[in-house]
Amino acid sequence: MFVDRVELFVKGGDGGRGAATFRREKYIPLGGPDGGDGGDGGSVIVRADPNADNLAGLTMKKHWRAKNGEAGMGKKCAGKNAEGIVLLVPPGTIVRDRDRGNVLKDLVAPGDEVVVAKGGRGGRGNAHFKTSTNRAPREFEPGEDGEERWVTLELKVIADAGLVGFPNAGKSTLLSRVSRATPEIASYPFTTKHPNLGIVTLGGDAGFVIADLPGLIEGAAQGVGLGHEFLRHVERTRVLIHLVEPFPTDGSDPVHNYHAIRKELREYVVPLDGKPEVVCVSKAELTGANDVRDKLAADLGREVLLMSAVTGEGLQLVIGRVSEMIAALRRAEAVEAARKKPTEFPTEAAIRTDDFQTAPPPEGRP
Ligand SMILES: Nc1nc2c(ncn2[C@@H]2O[C@H](COP(=O)(O)OP(=O)(O)OP(=O)(O)O)[C@@H](O)[C@H]2O)c(=O)[nH]1
Ligand SMILES: [Mg+2]
Repeated sequence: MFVDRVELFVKGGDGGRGAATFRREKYIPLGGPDGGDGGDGGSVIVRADPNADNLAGLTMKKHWRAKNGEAGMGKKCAGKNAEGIVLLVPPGTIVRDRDRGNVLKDLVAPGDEVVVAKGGRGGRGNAHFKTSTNRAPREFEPGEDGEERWVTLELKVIADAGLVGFPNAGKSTLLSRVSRATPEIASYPFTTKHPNLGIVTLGGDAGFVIADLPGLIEGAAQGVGLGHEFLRHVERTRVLIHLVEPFPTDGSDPVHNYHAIRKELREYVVPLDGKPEVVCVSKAELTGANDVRDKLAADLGREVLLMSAVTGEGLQLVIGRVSEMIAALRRAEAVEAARKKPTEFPTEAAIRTDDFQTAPPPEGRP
């Protein structure tokens, strides 16, 4: 099961209450206040983990409550801080406050995390309230309440290149040829229902991540079919590989189909047609595919590649073009990043992550 959106209730544990006790010892009849502090409640944290590939692991349980801190005790003994909860999600998950709608954090890189519900601080015991005029205070603080809220987690895959095109164009077949991914492939449209990621390894460290996306159809930008769901995943790809089926089974014109997809990309909530694009006609070994390529190239006035995922013809060139574009974009991004010089802020310094209990990773790897 592939799940890319979940809604969860999260609550940090309450802080433990401080104690109001007095020292009681033989021969010390009037011992002073010795109430210890309460422990802090546990926090709920969402963390990006490279081993999680979708949000399916978070569908079984909607409410996540971290434990409360222990109450303080006599003899100035502090209550224990409670363990937190860490929810593991795939990189590319956007965490939002459901009711306010604001983004709490976009968990882009593995290890990125956000505290979604902070545990309450433990209350102080009466040992803190002793003054020169009140040597036997009975005051203590209750622990603070833990934060609580509803959050939505939404996964938008992050890939260097995204495969777009009509259903049945051969997108999944291409992915399976250039990476170790094993997407479902079939001779009918809409075989792919969710994005599949694959890693293309080239010499050295020049690899990139490619996403096979569900086929697009006319009207997708307005929500026809599962349009919005599909286009959402195109949002965070850097480069598009637009695969054009040379012989659509419905007899439609490949050139028209190319423009139809471009229109959907353009009309999506965030226009997606500005991304660099490699245009490629698929199924090259079929007679006449070459003519379709020439016709499309003439219509667009730009390079159109021709490739067969079955024979492997033209595959190298497609991968080469895509990787050149990605390399150029990465260089430009590096220059931009150096120019901006990031300002460093301390991260959630007070959060101890060493003794957190960990939620099970999402199930259902393909
Ligand atoms: N002859 C030929 N057939 C191909 C080639 N690539 C893919 N096919 C066939 O085209 C059909 C569709 O392939 P898929 O890879 O499932 O197409 P898709 O674009 O992922 O389709 P959706 O997931 O439905 O959008 C399958 O029957 C493939 O075997 C090719 O290079 N040559
Ligand atoms: Mg497919």
